[in-house]
Amino acid sequence: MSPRIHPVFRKPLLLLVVGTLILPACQSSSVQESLSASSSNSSGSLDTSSAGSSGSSSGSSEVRITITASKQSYDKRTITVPAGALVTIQFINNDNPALFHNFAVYQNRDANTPIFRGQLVGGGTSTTYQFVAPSTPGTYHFQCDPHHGSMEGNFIVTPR
Ligand SMILES: [Cu+2]
Repeated sequence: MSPRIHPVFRKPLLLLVVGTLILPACQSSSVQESLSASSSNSSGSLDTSSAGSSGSSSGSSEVRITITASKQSYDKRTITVPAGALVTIQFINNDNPALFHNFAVYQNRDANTPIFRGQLVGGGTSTTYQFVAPSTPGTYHFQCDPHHGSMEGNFIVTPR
């Protein structure tokens, strides 16, 4: 009797194994969602209990950078941030209103694999970009998409 029961119980076990293999992939994407969600919440409410726990639980650092575009060039050629940091960029376009610039980060100079692509802003205006830096240290690439020949530089991610 017992040898017949065993194969039946193996199938649910296999499903369990497959399920646990898929789970980590789902969790990593939900971490990014919660990161962006918490940043939008912080401006609305000042909950003292959540503010204390968020600092210790995630341990991720925040970096604020101001970048100015003028005469079709950035005022920075190198930007350095810690791995996994929440990066907030105040982006100022000081060119004439007809010139649109943005700030985008890619895996490398090929610009085929985007990490963050900011919206274009016209001259005389500014905007705030926010994204999470890559978790893997290394030298990445930043550029203005319409003018990447003259507006580009190294986006360096350092180990935490
Ligand atoms: Cu540009």
